[in-house]
Amino acid sequence: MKIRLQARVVANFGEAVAAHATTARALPDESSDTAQENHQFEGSQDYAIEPHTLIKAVPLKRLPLLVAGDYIVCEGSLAEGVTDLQAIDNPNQLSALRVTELITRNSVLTRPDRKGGLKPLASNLSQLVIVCAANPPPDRLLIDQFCVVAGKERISALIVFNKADLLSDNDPTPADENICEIYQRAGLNTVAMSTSTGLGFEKFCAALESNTSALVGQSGVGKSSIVSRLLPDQDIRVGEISRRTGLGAHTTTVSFLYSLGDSGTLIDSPGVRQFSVSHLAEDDIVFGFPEIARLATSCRFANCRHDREPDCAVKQGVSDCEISKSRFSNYSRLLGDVRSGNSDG
Ligand SMILES: Nc1nc2c(ncn2[C@@H]2O[C@H](COP(=O)(O)OP(=O)(O)OP(=O)(O)O)[C@@H](O)[C@H]2O)c(=O)[nH]1
Ligand SMILES: [Mg+2]
Ligand SMILES: [Zn+2]
Repeated sequence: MKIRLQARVVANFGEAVAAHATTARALPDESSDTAQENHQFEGSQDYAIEPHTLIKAVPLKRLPLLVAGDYIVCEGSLAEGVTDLQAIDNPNQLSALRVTELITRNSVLTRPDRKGGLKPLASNLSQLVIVCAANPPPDRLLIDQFCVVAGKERISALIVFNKADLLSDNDPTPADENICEIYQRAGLNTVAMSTSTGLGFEKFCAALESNTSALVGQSGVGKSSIVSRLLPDQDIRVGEISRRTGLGAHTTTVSFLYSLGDSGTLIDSPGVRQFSVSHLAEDDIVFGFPEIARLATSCRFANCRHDREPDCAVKQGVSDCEISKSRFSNYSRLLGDVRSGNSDG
């Protein structure tokens, strides 16, 4: 029997994608040409199948690169001997599945590739979880670039400061820059966490509920460790941080979607060393800086660039420490990058 499935991509493995199927319907058999035989399919309906049934399907060549979070339509057949659509609960009951359609994405997280294009990392997100850690030391430019991406895609941003167990009053690490305070003052949500001690997980889990969230950030900050702590039974590859460089090894190589049941959906993504938002428009940059956007309404000139203009409320805000110096300097730098079309962030 020919069938059509609706599914959500878990991961793209190159040749094929893994996906969670949600519904199945029977399709008319094109090889049978009698209208009567196909009549039964006219009112054919989508049947809900066992939630999170994992399927494997090969995308048609004409489709764009698929990524974790994509909603797709697949077509194929039921395997020999399988007749009941509603009983589908494992990939062996299906055969020759092809992805035939990509449902329009609500949002897409991309990163610039080496060829000057954009590569999708995850899609249909409602929240970007920007993870940094006590070690490797936080890259604040990277954090602010991700804030811009979230603002531009109109999805909420949550800053996670992980490995808080490494901080101590007696032995402050160089990374102890009070990231949470900086971003809270900027008007963003933050949580200090430790996957080792469980610190902050209650608040974190509450923030994940009813969201599709993507974990992004430098390599080695503990993104996959966070997933492991939430789903201890799953096999999630957690890499050992490289002792010599203090930087994480690139352990996660493709984005991967995990269902937390009623508690949300979480996408783990590969760590990045460098990012860029220079493909965005000038006006997009301020979306990542709500504290600057707020004060900018009080500048004397509506088109103030917060550079050398008189009566600039933003510059005043920086002097008054209402806006963090590092945030303002990153804002100016990212604007400069956009203006000059600089692509290496
Ligand atoms: N002390 C401490 N170590 C942690 C914590 N969370 C993760 N780690 C360690 O940090 C290292 C890197 O963790 P991963 O989860 O692989 O980091 P990642 O962000 O997924 O890295 P990529 O996949 O390369 O992007 C591992 O050795 C973890 O054991 C934490 O809360 N405290
Ligand atoms: Mg990882
Ligand atoms: Zn101004």
